[in-house]
Amino acid sequence: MADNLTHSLGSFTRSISGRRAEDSTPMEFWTGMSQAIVERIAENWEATTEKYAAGRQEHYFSAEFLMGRALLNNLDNLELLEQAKEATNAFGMNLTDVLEAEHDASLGNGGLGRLAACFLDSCATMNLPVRGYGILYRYGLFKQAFENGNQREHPDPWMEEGYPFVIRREEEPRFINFADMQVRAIPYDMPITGYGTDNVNTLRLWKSEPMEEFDYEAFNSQRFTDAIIERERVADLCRVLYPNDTTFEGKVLRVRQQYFFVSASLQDMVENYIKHHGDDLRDFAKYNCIQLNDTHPVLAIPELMRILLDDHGMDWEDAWQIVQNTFAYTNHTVLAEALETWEYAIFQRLFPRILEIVAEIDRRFRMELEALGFDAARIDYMSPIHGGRIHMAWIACYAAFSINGVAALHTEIIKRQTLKDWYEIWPQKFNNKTNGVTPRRWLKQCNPRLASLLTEKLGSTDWVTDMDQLKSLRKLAGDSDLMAQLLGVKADNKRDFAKWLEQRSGEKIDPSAIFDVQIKRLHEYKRQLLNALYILDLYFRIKENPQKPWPHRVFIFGAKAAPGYVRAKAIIKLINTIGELVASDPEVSQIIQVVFVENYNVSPAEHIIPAADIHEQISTAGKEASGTSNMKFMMNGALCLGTLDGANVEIVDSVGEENAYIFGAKEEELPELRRTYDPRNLYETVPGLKRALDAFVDGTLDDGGTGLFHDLLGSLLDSNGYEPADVYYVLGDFADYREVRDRAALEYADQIEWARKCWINICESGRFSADRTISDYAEQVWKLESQKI
Ligand code: GLG
Repeated sequence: MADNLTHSLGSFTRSISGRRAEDSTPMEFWTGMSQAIVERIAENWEATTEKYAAGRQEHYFSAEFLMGRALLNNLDNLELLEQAKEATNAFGMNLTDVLEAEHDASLGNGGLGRLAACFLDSCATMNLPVRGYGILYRYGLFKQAFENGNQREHPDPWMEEGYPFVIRREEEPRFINFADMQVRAIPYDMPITGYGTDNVNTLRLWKSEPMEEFDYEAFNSQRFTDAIIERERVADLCRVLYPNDTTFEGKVLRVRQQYFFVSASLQDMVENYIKHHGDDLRDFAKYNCIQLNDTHPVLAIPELMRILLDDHGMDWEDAWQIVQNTFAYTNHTVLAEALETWEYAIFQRLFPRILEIVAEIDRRFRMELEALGFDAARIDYMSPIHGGRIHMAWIACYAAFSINGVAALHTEIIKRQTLKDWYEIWPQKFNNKTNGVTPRRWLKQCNPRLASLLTEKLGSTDWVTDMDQLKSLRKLAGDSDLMAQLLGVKADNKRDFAKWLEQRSGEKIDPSAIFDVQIKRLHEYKRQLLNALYILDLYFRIKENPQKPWPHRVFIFGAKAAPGYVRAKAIIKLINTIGELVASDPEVSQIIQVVFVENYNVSPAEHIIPAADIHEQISTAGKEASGTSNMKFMMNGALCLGTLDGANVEIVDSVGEENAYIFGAKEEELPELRRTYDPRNLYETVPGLKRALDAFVDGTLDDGGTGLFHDLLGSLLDSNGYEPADVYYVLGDFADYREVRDRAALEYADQIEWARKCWINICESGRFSADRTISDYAEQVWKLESQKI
């Protein structure tokens, strides 16, 4: 077998580099190895597609799939890791270098897109007939570079050097009609292997192309630029992923992207149905179910209506019944700025027929509510079209048979507040599906040391697909030898991370210090600013009393800010500036360090998470729908320093409050606290707070004369007319945060006791495996059974 892979690696690599394999680059090896993998799975992939085609299938519609790297995941799933090592070694190459050559497929912003990727992994592993549908963005999420501590964005042409894990299906084009243009949608299929199974599922990503390769008529009549411009206009559609996480931007191109991919995907589904079940579409929902990942794909609702009405001559009632039995909708956030509402005029301009259908949905909805005796104002508020805009979430709530939140607290909040009007009418539609993460990528692959320890203790690798088994190990927390082993694993991981960081950025960190990590998108509600304020305050406390036995700590950040989000970018600059202040101080830098990992992404996360001691989950209570990095850290034996928000609540419920560090105002307390909230008073009275905040503007921290730090300070202390001071309660939670974070750092000294807590977190993490989430969706929402080939 090993010879086999060595042989195919050699020949694929040579065919790519045009040189002897020995003389090829790591990137060429990566391509060769990836092609060898695709070749291996080809038959099973086809067999899986055939097996699923005639039965009931679930379709996961998502504008984002944050896949990260593919090769290691595939090697591991196919149990080829050892052979791959031997094969690369045979050519004088090292597998790690080959794996590190791979570009991340960053077709997503953050949690929402990564969740979709974890779900695909679980579906394949569980042999579930689920197919992902999305967009093949030419440029993924921008690459982040720091210039003078400021974020700069650069394009991410992730597949320009070739990407063997997507296969172009030239022969299966779809045609998409906009009022002002017609485009061809070409599918690119990505194989999704599962762990310990032969099934290979599919992620289908659409690319837009012109109807005709090149307009020779325009070219011949000297209108060369016209011919080019039209081509580019079509290519624009899939050119770039919108870099906003949890904020909505009403750009025409964005709604075009959305319509483009849902229309192509639905055409696919309908054709497949007809092929297997004939052209009477009334049973469509018996064989098909669509999960809408947030509102981005909600245009699929009127588009399926259009296909059924116009292309298949169905009447409204029959078509609407099918629609209502097909769609399920997941809400991912309660932030008002995320709610997608499109200007009426945009729909009119791009797809008048879709607008007509939405208007009819609106008319019927209003009638239904009138019949229920609702008053006019309430009907208007809830209607798909009002105030000159189209409300995507409202369409979803009306049409979907299932509406779910992504953590228990989040689901309660959408029932009580965000979607309460719909909950009142259709309580039976609402359900919770707490998020999960795949233990393959986020434990087995990224933390092989911990994985083998767990395998050793359980006597088998069954936990990889049945994480609940880890629960049985919880009782071993009392075993001090085992805890010492766990500490050894962590120490090795920390050394690995320190090495990785030094190679990547030249920064040297002390692996024996506490690694305290906050990695996630930069957003005010996630409160990186609270974290930064603590560090600044700690800096002054150390200066005041350098002789005290301060615990040594490395504060690690990773975060991208949306390019247009000025305040988020200011926070990045602030953290980097605090980092410089600390680094340039000969005393303080011996005790603490601040590291901001540039261009944070899936693969850096795979290096950071196994090395973390403490993870920061410090959003204002009620604002983080779930969070998913919290689950990854837990699985890797780090302790949560967090608020009772999102899935933190359930994590604490599983491990017990004594095995986490919880602080801050609770969601239900905040309305009352806010009534009398006076951040200026806290600034004056909370010890140390004035000193830290003044440093923003007194010359201690230099924002390069931009006024950015002044604005940050203002956002905490003063109302600006349209928002109150300190919307996210940073100063309100500061004192409690400082106390709990100080305590965590002190308790770290008792290493065995610390390890026990980590161990309990690991053993209780089964509840947060995406396998658990997906079996709940499959059973309760999708009504889906596994189909092993
Ligand atoms: C959202 C939320 C996260 C959530 C994720 C996946 O902000 O809290 O964990 O989706 O459901 N936009 C997001 O990333």
